[in-house]
Amino acid sequence: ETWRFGLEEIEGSVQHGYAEEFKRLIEEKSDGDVTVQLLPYGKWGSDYSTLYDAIQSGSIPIGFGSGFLGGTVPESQLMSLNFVMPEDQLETAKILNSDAFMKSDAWQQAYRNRGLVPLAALPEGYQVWTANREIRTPEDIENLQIRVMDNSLLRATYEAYGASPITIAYGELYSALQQGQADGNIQPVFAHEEMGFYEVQDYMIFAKQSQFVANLIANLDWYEGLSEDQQQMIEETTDELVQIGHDIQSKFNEERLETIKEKGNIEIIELSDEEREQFRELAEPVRQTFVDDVGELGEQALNTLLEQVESATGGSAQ
Ligand code: 6CS
Repeated sequence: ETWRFGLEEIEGSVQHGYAEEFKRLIEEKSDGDVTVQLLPYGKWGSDYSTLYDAIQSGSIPIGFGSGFLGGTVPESQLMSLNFVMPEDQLETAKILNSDAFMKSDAWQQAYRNRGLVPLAALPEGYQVWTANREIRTPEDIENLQIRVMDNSLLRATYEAYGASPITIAYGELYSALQQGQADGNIQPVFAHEEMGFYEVQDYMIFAKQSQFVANLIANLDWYEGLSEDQQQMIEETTDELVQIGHDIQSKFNEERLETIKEKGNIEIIELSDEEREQFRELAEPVRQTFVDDVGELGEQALNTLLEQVESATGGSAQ
């Protein structure tokens, strides 16, 4: 049997690196009974709702859903909250993939209510800002037309910072930045590099405000129709992929930062703790906005996440 696996990103991306390892492990464990067919961004189309609809209908039973998934699973926007995850990225991957969070009733129910199952979470690296002006403080970001994924929580977050967030499709973003339809962008480093975004931006700002997290999701009926052995095989695979996924994203982000430094003409800025603090304060009330907007399951998932972060880090969140 063939499992079609849809990616939100192109070949060579972190999602693609993870999916290649998923494919290798599943094909090995199933002794050749299962073939995993990878469908990178562009192969299934380019409008994310096409991918999410295909996962919900079962025509592509497995795939990634990240920032644009908020329209389908509002609770998934939890992954977009700023200043919530542990600073340590491997710790973040472990917490999000722990049974305490991933298997919690709230997180499972949020997806199951929409015909989906969450299988794993993949932190893809810190979300790094780029802009055509220098940004160190909320004053600097004021009214900046910064592109965010289509997600009301991200819009609320960047409005709280004082910016003017706008949404543009991933595939149209390069030309939009080039033509000045947006003044700023937010991506993990590897994506700034592989999509060429850094070529058309002047400053790259590391604020460590959040990590990019993609959710690995499956069609509910398809998943329930698998044998117990197959479900077990997926579970073993996603467990192994916590460390492997972390290694892939660290490597890709480190290497591509070097490429950007070598080839690019972009100034790199790292915010000081004091500068970050100003953004952290502005982001804090957005937790309540999340709860008000998405309701009880979202609130439960947020509380579970905060408890896990607290017990793993002693409360020193990002
Ligand atoms: O910004 C976006 O729309 C896309 N960026 C990445 C790195 N992955 C998927 C996401 O939708």
